[in-house]
Amino acid sequence: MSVETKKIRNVVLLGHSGSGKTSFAETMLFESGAISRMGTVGGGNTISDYSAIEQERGNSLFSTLMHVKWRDCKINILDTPGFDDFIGEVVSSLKVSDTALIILNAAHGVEVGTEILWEYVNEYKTPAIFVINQVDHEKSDYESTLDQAIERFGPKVIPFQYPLNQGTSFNSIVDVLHMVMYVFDAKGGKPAKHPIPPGEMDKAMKMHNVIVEAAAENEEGLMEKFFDKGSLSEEECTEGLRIALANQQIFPVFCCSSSRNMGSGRIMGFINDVVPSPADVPPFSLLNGKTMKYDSKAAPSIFIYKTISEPQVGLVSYFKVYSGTVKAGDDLINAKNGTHERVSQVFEANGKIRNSIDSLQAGDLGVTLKLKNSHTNNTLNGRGQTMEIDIIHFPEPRIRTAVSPPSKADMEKLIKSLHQIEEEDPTLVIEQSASLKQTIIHGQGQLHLDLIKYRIEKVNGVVMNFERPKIPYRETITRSANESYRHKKQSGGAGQFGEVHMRIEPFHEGMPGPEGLTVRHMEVDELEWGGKLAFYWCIVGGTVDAKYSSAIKKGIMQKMVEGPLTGSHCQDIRVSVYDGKMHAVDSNDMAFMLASVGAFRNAFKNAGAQILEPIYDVEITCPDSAMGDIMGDLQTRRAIIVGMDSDGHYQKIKAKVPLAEMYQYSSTLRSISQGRAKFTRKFAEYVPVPPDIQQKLISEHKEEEED
Ligand SMILES: Nc1nc2c(ncn2[C@@H]2O[C@H](COP(=O)(O)OP(=O)(O)O)[C@@H](O)[C@H]2O)c(=O)[nH]1
Ligand SMILES: [Mg+2]
Repeated sequence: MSVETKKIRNVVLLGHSGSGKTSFAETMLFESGAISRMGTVGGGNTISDYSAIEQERGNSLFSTLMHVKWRDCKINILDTPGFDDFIGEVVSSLKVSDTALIILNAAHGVEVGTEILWEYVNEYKTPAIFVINQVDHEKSDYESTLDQAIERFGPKVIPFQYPLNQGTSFNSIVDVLHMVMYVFDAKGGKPAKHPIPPGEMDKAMKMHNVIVEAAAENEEGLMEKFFDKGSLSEEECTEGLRIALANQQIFPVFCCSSSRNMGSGRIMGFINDVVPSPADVPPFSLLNGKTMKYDSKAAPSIFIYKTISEPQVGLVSYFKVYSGTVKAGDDLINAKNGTHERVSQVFEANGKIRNSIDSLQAGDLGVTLKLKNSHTNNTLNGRGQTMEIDIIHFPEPRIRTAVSPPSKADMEKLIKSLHQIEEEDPTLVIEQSASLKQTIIHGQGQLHLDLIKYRIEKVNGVVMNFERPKIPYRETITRSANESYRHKKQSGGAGQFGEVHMRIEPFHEGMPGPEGLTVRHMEVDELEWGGKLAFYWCIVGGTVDAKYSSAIKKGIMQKMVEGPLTGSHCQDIRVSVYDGKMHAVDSNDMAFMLASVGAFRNAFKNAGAQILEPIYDVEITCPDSAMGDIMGDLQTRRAIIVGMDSDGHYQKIKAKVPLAEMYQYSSTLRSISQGRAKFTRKFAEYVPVPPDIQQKLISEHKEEEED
């Protein structure tokens, strides 16, 4: 039986790696009776970390869909990996969740992974609840974790609970919303309810009032009642909290111990009572900029937020129902490519376990199999529906590496396997670079690329080696030069003859015409690798027939593709062909093309030839303590620091760094910061390389050529 929209809750578990998300999900499943034995991450038997590689590594690497029944509602749970390398899994889960549970580790406080996630929570405007986990840990410090959360995330972070006794003796939680104390026995589970001890009453009452005031604040009607009566009824308070939560006006804080199974029941109770259903959250966005509300009575529409391919099964598509009720057997149309898709079965999932269900209503999350031509970010519509849901924007890649199989014969198989993974993982970008003669993969971090290697080798049986990726340098010129070249060949029968005179100059928009030349004809081409080639035909008096102009341009283009210095692409050059010679019998296209290649190559070398290198804007977020080492390391990378911002406990460093110096940066940063720093990068511009590096690149290229 499908669950109605009002009774659905979609929560995503977010937090720094190791905070206890997967363990918390396991306690939710266990407490709700969805599973009869509680697994542990260490034991490799949790519902969420079900893949072999997750069990081997003892970490979540993929997002996992689970669900429980708790009182009146169905809670869909999306567990996510904490490593920044797998941020793609987080972003797609956030897209389809209506509330985030941000798990903090009471022994570590607010960690940098959580900071990064917070930015996404804000971007998606997802209602959020903090869960301070591991209060049973001997180093647990609930108060300072809470203080850090308030400092980092603002005064809307309001505690709803606190542990009476934290550390190894932890067994009691004071709940200041319900004004009751929960006391657990050694096995955890359902706690006994006790009155709040008199010594705690003042503190608890004060905290309670803060919550009630926050509940009243966002609704005029409630505010009036609050002023009239000095308080709110439980129902009014719940209503006020739901509105505040849905609009990011309050971020409640709970506490728990996942490994001892203490506290998840109360949090699920809160999810049931207060957390907004899809019907209560602000309308969702469509690709065309409009917004809509969930309506289970309308025609069906589903949005695919994740796809994986499973051995023996094939394509597995995870979706959210954005409109109507989707039933097993429904025929839907892919709004992007028009493919007719039959949703022959609809499933609910708990990790790898899938249960077939007849239908799912608007707001619910589910799974279907064997779609023909539908992928992540596609919307499938039923008859009468034409909407397209706004897509998930996956983050830009941050690192790159070249890959190759040990033998050339396996290349095709390797590429095929990579593309298979690319289909599941939109944060992986594959580039087969003809100019660099390398296959380069771009990903989120070393861990991400290591995982791809592992999958390719284990699943597809192809060995994949990492190699240092080449840098896509560019070549250009800095001053003008004139050159002529004669191509002449006399061998037996027909000869070859062509002579070309050209001037080459650095090209920039709006530059004046070539001095002293008459332009007959001009073409300005945008080059597919960026920059331009301007080709001017300035022949007067018919010394070279205009019919050879395209052969001459072709010769230039050949050298633009493979530049004279290092074989890199050239850009931003103007070539004016102003003279030459032809022969009545021996001239032909080939001869003029070769003459043009020669003239261009020689002119280039006299025109202040310059190699350009790609520069990236890099932004690093790190704690104060790691700042010195990170700055020191950046100095060894020819980085230019363009800004430094202090942001609470964290520093943000902005720098311009040459791509050539970014090799394996993600691993270096991880090791110098003990995993507490993160970075993003984005292509910025091409700039000239320093003279010593230019010399080095040219001689390296020569050596390669001679080999
Ligand atoms: N002491 C203690 N350990 C916990 C608790 N929750 C999780 N852990 C441990 O912390 C480690 C990381 O937990 P995991 O659930 O994988 O964290 P995740 O990376 O956020 O999914 C595991 O070894 C867990 O057993 C807790 O409440 N108390
Ligand atoms: Mg996990």
